[in-house]
Amino acid sequence: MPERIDDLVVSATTALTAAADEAALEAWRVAYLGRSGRVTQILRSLAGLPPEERRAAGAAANQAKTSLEAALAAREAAVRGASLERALEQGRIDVTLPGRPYGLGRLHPTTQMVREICDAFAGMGFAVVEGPEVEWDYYNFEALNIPKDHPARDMWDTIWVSPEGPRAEQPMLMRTHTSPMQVRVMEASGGGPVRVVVPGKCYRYEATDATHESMFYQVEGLAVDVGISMADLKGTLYEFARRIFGEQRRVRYRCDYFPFVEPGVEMSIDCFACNGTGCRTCKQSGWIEILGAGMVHPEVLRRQGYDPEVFTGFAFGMGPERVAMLRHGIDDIRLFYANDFRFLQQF
Ligand code: FA5
Repeated sequence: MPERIDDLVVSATTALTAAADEAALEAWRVAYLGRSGRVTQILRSLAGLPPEERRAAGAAANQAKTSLEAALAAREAAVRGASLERALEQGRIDVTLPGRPYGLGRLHPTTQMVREICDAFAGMGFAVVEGPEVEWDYYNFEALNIPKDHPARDMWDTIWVSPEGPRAEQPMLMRTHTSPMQVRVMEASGGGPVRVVVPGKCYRYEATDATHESMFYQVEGLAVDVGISMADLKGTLYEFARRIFGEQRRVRYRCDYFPFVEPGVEMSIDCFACNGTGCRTCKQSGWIEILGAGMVHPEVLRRQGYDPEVFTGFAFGMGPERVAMLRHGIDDIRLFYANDFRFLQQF
Protein backbone atom coordinates (compact mmCIF):
# COMPACT_ATOMS: atom_id res chain seq x y z
CA MET A 1 0.00 0.00 0.00
CA PRO A 2 2.63 2.70 0.84
CA GLU A 3 4.09 2.23 -2.63
CA ARG A 4 0.76 2.99 -4.27
CA ILE A 5 0.50 6.10 -2.20
CA ASP A 6 3.94 7.29 -3.29
CA ASP A 7 3.04 6.70 -6.94
CA LEU A 8 -0.14 8.67 -6.48
CA VAL A 9 1.70 11.62 -4.93
CA VAL A 10 4.17 11.69 -7.83
CA SER A 11 1.49 11.58 -10.53
CA ALA A 12 -0.70 14.10 -8.66
CA THR A 13 2.21 16.52 -8.27
CA THR A 14 3.03 16.27 -11.97
CA ALA A 15 -0.60 16.92 -12.92
CA LEU A 16 -0.73 19.87 -10.54
CA THR A 17 2.28 21.49 -12.15
CA ALA A 18 0.52 21.28 -15.52
CA ALA A 19 -2.66 23.00 -14.22
CA ALA A 20 -2.31 26.57 -15.46
CA ASP A 21 -5.62 28.22 -14.62
CA GLU A 22 -8.31 28.17 -11.97
CA ALA A 23 -10.55 25.74 -13.89
CA ALA A 24 -7.74 23.22 -14.26
CA LEU A 25 -6.91 23.55 -10.57
CA GLU A 26 -10.50 22.88 -9.61
CA ALA A 27 -10.60 19.81 -11.88
CA TRP A 28 -7.38 18.58 -10.23
CA ARG A 29 -8.84 19.10 -6.75
CA VAL A 30 -11.95 17.11 -7.63
CA ALA A 31 -9.87 14.30 -9.20
CA TYR A 32 -7.52 13.85 -6.22
CA LEU A 33 -8.98 15.43 -3.10
CA GLY A 34 -12.71 15.51 -3.94
CA ARG A 35 -15.30 13.28 -2.33
CA SER A 36 -14.69 10.49 -4.87
CA GLY A 37 -11.10 11.59 -5.56
CA ARG A 38 -8.24 9.16 -5.58
CA VAL A 39 -6.75 10.13 -2.22
CA THR A 40 -10.15 9.89 -0.58
CA GLN A 41 -10.66 6.45 -2.10
CA ILE A 42 -7.37 5.25 -0.60
CA LEU A 43 -8.33 6.61 2.80
CA ARG A 44 -11.67 4.80 2.56
CA SER A 45 -10.00 1.52 1.56
CA LEU A 46 -7.85 1.53 4.72
CA ALA A 47 -10.69 -0.01 6.71
CA GLY A 48 -10.35 -3.24 4.69
CA LEU A 49 -6.62 -3.70 5.51
CA PRO A 50 -5.36 -6.08 8.20
CA PRO A 51 -4.70 -4.13 11.44
CA GLU A 52 -0.87 -4.50 11.25
CA GLU A 53 -0.77 -2.83 7.79
CA ARG A 54 -3.51 -0.29 8.51
CA ARG A 55 -1.45 1.86 10.83
CA ALA A 56 1.48 2.55 8.48
CA ALA A 57 -0.76 2.88 5.45
CA GLY A 58 -3.05 5.29 7.33
CA ALA A 59 -0.14 7.51 8.35
CA ALA A 60 1.23 7.53 4.79
CA ALA A 61 -2.16 8.28 3.25
CA ASN A 62 -2.87 11.17 5.66
CA GLN A 63 0.53 12.64 5.09
CA ALA A 64 0.00 12.39 1.32
CA LYS A 65 -3.33 14.17 1.67
CA THR A 66 -1.82 16.97 3.75
CA SER A 67 1.08 17.49 1.41
CA LEU A 68 -1.17 17.50 -1.71
CA GLU A 69 -3.47 20.05 -0.03
CA ALA A 70 -0.47 22.25 0.71
CA ALA A 71 0.78 21.84 -2.88
CA LEU A 72 -2.66 22.83 -4.20
CA ALA A 73 -2.74 25.97 -2.05
CA ALA A 74 0.73 26.97 -3.24
CA ARG A 75 -0.16 26.32 -6.88
CA GLU A 76 -3.42 28.33 -6.55
CA ALA A 77 -1.50 31.30 -5.20
CA ALA A 78 1.02 31.07 -8.04
CA VAL A 79 -1.71 30.85 -10.73
CA ARG A 80 -3.63 33.81 -9.25
CA GLY A 81 -0.47 35.88 -9.05
CA ALA A 82 0.32 35.15 -12.70
CA SER A 83 -3.19 36.05 -13.88
CA LEU A 84 -3.06 39.34 -11.93
CA GLU A 85 0.27 40.12 -13.57
CA ARG A 86 -1.28 39.47 -16.98
CA ALA A 87 -4.31 41.67 -16.22
CA LEU A 88 -2.10 44.52 -15.06
CA GLU A 89 0.04 44.19 -18.13
CA GLN A 90 -2.97 44.25 -20.48
CA GLY A 91 -4.77 47.06 -18.66
CA ARG A 92 -1.74 49.26 -18.40
CA ILE A 93 -2.57 53.00 -18.53
CA ASP A 94 -0.31 55.86 -19.42
CA VAL A 95 -0.94 58.39 -16.70
CA THR A 96 1.03 61.03 -18.61
CA LEU A 97 -1.54 61.14 -21.47
CA PRO A 98 -3.64 64.33 -21.44
CA GLY A 99 -7.21 63.76 -20.09
CA ARG A 100 -10.37 64.00 -22.17
CA PRO A 101 -11.89 67.47 -21.98
CA TYR A 102 -15.00 67.51 -19.77
CA GLY A 103 -17.88 69.51 -21.28
CA LEU A 104 -18.98 72.06 -18.70
CA GLY A 105 -22.70 72.81 -18.58
CA ARG A 106 -24.08 76.32 -18.30
CA LEU A 107 -27.17 77.99 -16.93
CA HIS A 108 -30.31 78.23 -19.04
CA PRO A 109 -30.81 81.78 -20.39
CA THR A 110 -34.01 82.16 -18.32
CA THR A 111 -32.15 81.13 -15.16
CA GLN A 112 -29.40 83.62 -15.96
CA MET A 113 -31.99 86.39 -16.42
CA VAL A 114 -33.94 85.45 -13.28
CA ARG A 115 -30.72 85.56 -11.25
CA GLU A 116 -29.70 88.89 -12.72
CA ILE A 117 -33.12 90.41 -11.97
CA CYS A 118 -33.06 89.05 -8.39
CA ASP A 119 -29.51 90.39 -7.95
CA ALA A 120 -30.64 93.86 -9.03
CA PHE A 121 -33.39 93.86 -6.37
CA ALA A 122 -31.23 92.17 -3.73
CA GLY A 123 -28.90 95.13 -4.15
CA MET A 124 -31.84 97.36 -3.16
CA GLY A 125 -32.57 95.36 0.00
CA PHE A 126 -35.12 92.84 -1.29
CA ALA A 127 -35.00 89.25 0.04
CA VAL A 128 -35.48 86.43 -2.48
CA VAL A 129 -38.16 83.85 -1.59
CA GLU A 130 -39.87 81.06 -3.51
CA GLY A 131 -43.31 79.49 -3.28
CA PRO A 132 -45.44 76.57 -4.49
CA GLU A 133 -46.27 76.12 -8.18
CA VAL A 134 -49.40 74.12 -7.34
CA GLU A 135 -51.56 76.61 -5.50
CA TRP A 136 -54.94 77.00 -3.82
CA ASP A 137 -57.60 79.09 -5.55
CA TYR A 138 -57.63 81.12 -2.33
CA TYR A 139 -54.07 82.44 -2.75
CA ASN A 140 -54.10 82.69 -6.55
CA PHE A 141 -57.46 84.54 -6.74
CA GLU A 142 -59.65 84.96 -3.64
CA ALA A 143 -57.15 86.69 -1.39
CA LEU A 144 -56.06 88.88 -4.30
CA ASN A 145 -59.47 90.46 -4.58
CA ILE A 146 -60.66 88.16 -7.37
CA PRO A 147 -63.70 86.33 -5.97
CA LYS A 148 -65.40 83.45 -7.79
CA ASP A 149 -67.37 84.60 -10.84
CA HIS A 150 -65.41 87.87 -10.97
CA PRO A 151 -64.81 88.72 -14.65
CA ALA A 152 -61.14 89.48 -13.89
CA ARG A 153 -60.56 85.71 -13.60
CA ASP A 154 -60.77 85.61 -17.39
CA MET A 155 -57.44 87.50 -17.50
CA TRP A 156 -55.75 84.29 -16.37
CA ASP A 157 -56.39 81.10 -18.34
CA THR A 158 -56.17 78.60 -15.54
CA ILE A 159 -54.96 75.00 -15.54
CA TRP A 160 -56.97 73.34 -12.77
CA VAL A 161 -55.52 70.51 -10.71
CA SER A 162 -58.68 69.59 -8.81
CA PRO A 163 -60.74 67.35 -11.15
CA GLU A 164 -63.93 69.39 -10.58
CA GLY A 165 -62.01 72.54 -11.57
CA PRO A 166 -63.10 75.83 -9.95
CA ARG A 167 -66.28 74.15 -8.63
CA ALA A 168 -64.30 72.02 -6.17
CA GLU A 169 -64.78 72.80 -2.51
CA GLN A 170 -61.08 73.71 -2.20
CA PRO A 171 -60.10 74.38 -5.83
CA MET A 172 -56.45 73.80 -6.66
CA LEU A 173 -54.55 75.02 -9.72
CA MET A 174 -51.18 75.53 -11.37
CA ARG A 175 -50.44 79.10 -10.29
CA THR A 176 -51.18 81.54 -13.10
CA HIS A 177 -48.84 84.19 -11.67
CA THR A 178 -46.43 84.66 -8.77
CA SER A 179 -48.80 87.12 -7.05
CA PRO A 180 -50.19 84.46 -4.64
CA MET A 181 -46.83 84.76 -2.92
CA GLN A 182 -47.74 88.35 -2.03
CA VAL A 183 -50.46 86.87 0.17
CA ARG A 184 -48.31 84.10 1.60
CA VAL A 185 -45.50 86.53 2.48
CA MET A 186 -47.85 89.04 4.12
CA GLU A 187 -49.57 86.21 5.98
CA ALA A 188 -46.23 85.01 7.37
CA SER A 189 -44.92 88.47 8.24
CA GLY A 190 -47.08 88.89 11.35
CA GLY A 191 -48.18 92.33 10.18
CA GLY A 192 -44.63 93.70 9.92
CA PRO A 193 -42.81 95.33 7.00
CA VAL A 194 -41.81 93.15 4.03
CA ARG A 195 -39.58 93.60 1.01
CA VAL A 196 -39.26 90.51 -1.21
CA VAL A 197 -38.85 89.35 -4.78
CA VAL A 198 -40.28 85.97 -5.81
CA PRO A 199 -38.96 84.20 -8.91
CA GLY A 200 -40.76 81.10 -10.20
CA LYS A 201 -42.68 79.25 -12.87
CA CYS A 202 -46.26 80.05 -13.83
CA TYR A 203 -48.72 78.15 -16.00
CA ARG A 204 -51.57 79.26 -18.23
CA TYR A 205 -53.92 77.34 -20.49
CA GLU A 206 -53.36 79.44 -23.55
CA ALA A 207 -52.36 79.09 -27.18
CA THR A 208 -48.66 79.77 -27.57
CA ASP A 209 -47.29 82.45 -29.88
CA ALA A 210 -44.11 84.52 -30.22
CA THR A 211 -44.64 86.20 -26.85
CA HIS A 212 -46.78 83.64 -24.96
CA GLU A 213 -45.83 80.26 -23.52
CA SER A 214 -48.06 78.02 -21.40
CA MET A 215 -45.19 77.66 -18.91
CA PHE A 216 -43.12 80.76 -18.25
CA TYR A 217 -41.40 82.55 -15.39
CA GLN A 218 -42.34 85.61 -13.44
CA VAL A 219 -40.49 87.65 -10.87
CA GLU A 220 -42.87 89.16 -8.36
CA GLY A 221 -41.93 92.06 -6.10
CA LEU A 222 -43.60 93.25 -2.91
CA ALA A 223 -42.74 96.01 -0.46
CA VAL A 224 -45.03 96.84 2.47
CA ASP A 225 -44.21 99.35 5.18
CA VAL A 226 -45.35 102.54 6.82
CA GLY A 227 -45.32 105.43 4.37
CA ILE A 228 -44.55 103.62 1.09
CA SER A 229 -45.77 105.66 -1.86
CA MET A 230 -46.06 105.50 -5.62
CA ALA A 231 -42.79 107.45 -5.74
CA ASP A 232 -41.03 104.46 -4.13
CA LEU A 233 -42.56 102.14 -6.74
CA LYS A 234 -41.41 104.37 -9.59
CA GLY A 235 -37.96 104.96 -8.15
CA THR A 236 -37.35 101.26 -7.47
CA LEU A 237 -38.46 100.11 -10.91
CA TYR A 238 -36.57 102.94 -12.60
CA GLU A 239 -33.38 101.86 -10.83
CA PHE A 240 -34.08 98.25 -11.82
CA ALA A 241 -34.50 99.22 -15.51
CA ARG A 242 -31.21 101.14 -15.43
CA ARG A 243 -29.37 98.18 -13.88
CA ILE A 244 -30.71 95.68 -16.41
CA PHE A 245 -30.97 97.77 -19.56
CA GLY A 246 -28.35 100.46 -19.02
CA GLU A 247 -28.07 104.09 -17.90
CA GLN A 248 -29.70 105.62 -20.97
CA ARG A 249 -33.01 103.78 -20.80
CA ARG A 250 -36.12 105.84 -20.13
CA VAL A 251 -39.22 104.36 -18.50
CA ARG A 252 -42.89 105.10 -19.00
CA TYR A 253 -45.86 104.31 -16.75
CA ARG A 254 -49.41 104.01 -17.98
CA CYS A 255 -52.61 103.04 -16.18
CA ASP A 256 -53.46 99.35 -16.15
CA TYR A 257 -55.95 97.23 -14.25
CA PHE A 258 -55.19 94.44 -11.79
CA PRO A 259 -57.77 93.71 -9.08
CA PHE A 260 -55.14 93.49 -6.33
CA VAL A 261 -53.58 96.92 -6.84
CA GLU A 262 -54.96 100.46 -6.81
CA PRO A 263 -53.82 102.34 -8.79
CA GLY A 264 -52.41 99.82 -11.28
CA VAL A 265 -49.79 100.58 -13.92
CA GLU A 266 -47.82 98.97 -16.70
CA MET A 267 -44.20 99.93 -17.08
CA SER A 268 -42.48 100.18 -20.45
CA ILE A 269 -38.92 101.02 -21.41
CA ASP A 270 -37.97 102.97 -24.50
CA CYS A 271 -37.08 100.54 -27.24
CA PHE A 272 -33.42 99.51 -27.08
CA ALA A 273 -33.44 98.62 -30.78
CA CYS A 274 -34.49 102.04 -32.14
CA ASN A 275 -33.96 104.25 -29.09
CA GLY A 276 -37.62 105.12 -29.08
CA THR A 277 -38.05 106.25 -32.66
CA GLY A 278 -40.24 103.25 -33.62
CA CYS A 279 -39.32 99.93 -35.23
CA ARG A 280 -40.51 96.37 -35.74
CA THR A 281 -39.39 95.26 -32.25
CA CYS A 282 -41.54 97.86 -30.49
CA LYS A 283 -44.34 97.67 -33.07
CA GLN A 284 -43.52 101.26 -34.12
CA SER A 285 -44.51 102.63 -30.70
CA GLY A 286 -41.02 103.34 -29.40
CA TRP A 287 -41.91 101.60 -26.08
CA ILE A 288 -41.84 98.00 -24.86
CA GLU A 289 -43.97 96.84 -21.90
CA ILE A 290 -42.05 94.74 -19.39
CA LEU A 291 -44.21 94.48 -16.27
CA GLY A 292 -47.44 95.12 -14.42
CA ALA A 293 -47.38 96.91 -11.06
CA GLY A 294 -49.29 99.06 -8.61
CA MET A 295 -49.97 100.02 -5.03
CA VAL A 296 -51.21 97.06 -3.00
CA HIS A 297 -55.01 97.27 -2.76
CA PRO A 298 -56.20 98.29 0.75
CA GLU A 299 -58.57 95.30 0.81
CA VAL A 300 -55.66 92.89 0.16
CA LEU A 301 -53.70 94.52 3.00
CA ARG A 302 -56.67 94.40 5.39
CA ARG A 303 -57.30 90.69 4.71
CA GLN A 304 -53.72 89.93 5.81
CA GLY A 305 -54.04 91.88 9.03
CA TYR A 306 -52.51 95.22 8.02
CA ASP A 307 -54.25 98.50 8.77
CA PRO A 308 -54.30 100.19 5.32
CA GLU A 309 -54.50 103.57 7.04
CA VAL A 310 -51.02 102.92 8.45
CA PHE A 311 -49.37 100.46 6.05
CA THR A 312 -49.08 100.88 2.32
CA GLY A 313 -47.14 98.90 -0.26
CA PHE A 314 -46.29 98.39 -3.87
CA ALA A 315 -46.13 95.23 -5.96
CA PHE A 316 -44.99 94.32 -9.43
CA GLY A 317 -44.77 91.23 -11.66
CA MET A 318 -42.56 90.82 -14.71
CA GLY A 319 -41.73 88.12 -17.24
CA PRO A 320 -37.98 87.38 -17.27
CA GLU A 321 -38.21 85.65 -20.67
CA ARG A 322 -39.59 88.88 -22.10
CA VAL A 323 -36.78 90.83 -20.46
CA ALA A 324 -34.23 88.37 -21.91
CA MET A 325 -35.88 88.66 -25.33
CA LEU A 326 -35.43 92.42 -25.22
CA ARG A 327 -31.91 92.17 -23.95
CA HIS A 328 -30.74 89.65 -26.57
CA GLY A 329 -33.03 90.53 -29.47
CA ILE A 330 -34.83 87.13 -29.39
CA ASP A 331 -38.02 87.27 -31.44
CA ASP A 332 -39.84 84.12 -30.26
CA ILE A 333 -40.35 83.06 -26.62
CA ARG A 334 -40.90 79.43 -27.66
CA LEU A 335 -37.18 79.11 -28.42
CA PHE A 336 -36.47 79.12 -24.67
CA TYR A 337 -38.15 75.78 -24.04
CA ALA A 338 -37.70 73.93 -27.35
CA ASN A 339 -34.49 72.32 -26.04
CA ASP A 340 -32.57 73.28 -29.16
CA PHE A 341 -28.87 73.22 -28.28
CA ARG A 342 -27.97 75.59 -31.09
CA PHE A 343 -30.13 78.24 -29.43
CA LEU A 344 -29.16 77.50 -25.82
CA GLN A 345 -25.41 77.40 -26.45
CA GLN A 346 -25.41 81.05 -27.47
CA PHE A 347 -25.88 82.19 -23.87
C1 FA5 B 1 -49.77 89.39 -13.84
O1 FA5 B 1 -49.59 88.19 -13.91
C2 FA5 B 1 -49.82 90.13 -12.52
N1 FA5 B 1 -49.75 89.15 -11.46
C3 FA5 B 1 -48.65 91.12 -12.44
C4 FA5 B 1 -48.74 92.06 -11.31
C5 FA5 B 1 -48.10 91.78 -10.12
C6 FA5 B 1 -49.48 93.25 -11.41
C7 FA5 B 1 -48.17 92.66 -9.03
C8 FA5 B 1 -49.57 94.13 -10.35
C9 FA5 B 1 -48.92 93.83 -9.16
P1 FA5 B 1 -49.73 89.73 -16.42
O2 FA5 B 1 -50.74 88.68 -16.76
O3 FA5 B 1 -49.75 90.95 -17.25
O4 FA5 B 1 -49.86 90.19 -14.90
O5 FA5 B 1 -48.29 89.10 -16.49
C10 FA5 B 1 -47.14 89.81 -16.05
C11 FA5 B 1 -45.96 89.52 -16.97
O6 FA5 B 1 -45.78 88.12 -17.08
C12 FA5 B 1 -46.20 90.01 -18.40
O7 FA5 B 1 -45.81 91.37 -18.53
C13 FA5 B 1 -45.29 89.09 -19.17
O8 FA5 B 1 -43.97 89.59 -19.13
C14 FA5 B 1 -45.36 87.81 -18.40
N2 FA5 B 1 -46.32 86.88 -19.01
C15 FA5 B 1 -47.66 86.83 -18.85
N3 FA5 B 1 -48.20 85.84 -19.57
C16 FA5 B 1 -47.18 85.23 -20.22
C17 FA5 B 1 -47.09 84.12 -21.13
N4 FA5 B 1 -48.14 83.41 -21.49
N5 FA5 B 1 -45.86 83.77 -21.59
C18 FA5 B 1 -44.78 84.47 -21.19
N6 FA5 B 1 -44.79 85.51 -20.35
C19 FA5 B 1 -45.99 85.90 -19.87
